[in-house]
Amino acid sequence: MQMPLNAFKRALSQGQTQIGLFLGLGHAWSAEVLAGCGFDWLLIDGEHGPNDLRSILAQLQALAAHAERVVVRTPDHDVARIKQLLDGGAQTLMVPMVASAEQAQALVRAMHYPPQGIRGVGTAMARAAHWNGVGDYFQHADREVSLIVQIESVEGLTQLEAIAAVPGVDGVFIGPADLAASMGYLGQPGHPEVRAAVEQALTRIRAAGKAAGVFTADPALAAHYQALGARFLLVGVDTLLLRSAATSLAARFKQGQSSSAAAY
Ligand code: 3PY
Ligand code: MG
Repeated sequence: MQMPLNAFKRALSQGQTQIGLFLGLGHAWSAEVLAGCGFDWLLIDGEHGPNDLRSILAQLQALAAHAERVVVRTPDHDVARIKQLLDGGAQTLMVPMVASAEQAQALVRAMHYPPQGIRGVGTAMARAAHWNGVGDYFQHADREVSLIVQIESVEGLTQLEAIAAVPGVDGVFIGPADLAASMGYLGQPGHPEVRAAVEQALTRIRAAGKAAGVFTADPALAAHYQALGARFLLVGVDTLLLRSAATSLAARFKQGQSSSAAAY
């Protein structure tokens, strides 16, 4: 069996723009509904979404049938959890709250086998190696993993160049919600000062030679960030899409009912 190639990592290294969607519903069924909808990549959210290792694995399995580019966001920097996610077949991890080069280096080590890293060896139980069915797994494993770090604090911004320079960091993703909170603007990711900080960060990531990423559910702002050099964007969240479609459908009929009632 052949080692699966990491198409998302290759797309980023070639500077291709990747438009993505957050999967926060935490279920393989909804993940599969969203496969084939036209997004370049999907992010299974293990940080805020109601996910555990098993629900993430189920989503990876469902999406594999559709050859989707999938990234998994970890809840934290835990080395053992990273090992289980990689063994489960996640190839690209997005890790929140990275504020120093040392943290980024520790994450790179967690994702690589010795001698570069400290990833434990357990391919007999690893979907990533098709349970020892990928004959040359160890020759390719380190090359096919990819790390996206999230910078989302004032402290992280001060360390941006040092973080971006860490070998093994393939992309830096700005989290406007947490950055806003860190800047004293909790709940205001669109605040002009936060926007300015995001804009500068995207430019700096690009200048550092790494792929820059960001989230915004505002399509005009997403286009603006894209024009500034953001190469991988999350432009929506499944929960929000469902809620807004349901709300507008209900409102259409409610309005219809009240106006027809008035007509009688
Ligand atoms: C944030 O905005 O803080 C995120 O992590 C997602 O974009
Ligand atoms: Mg965040």
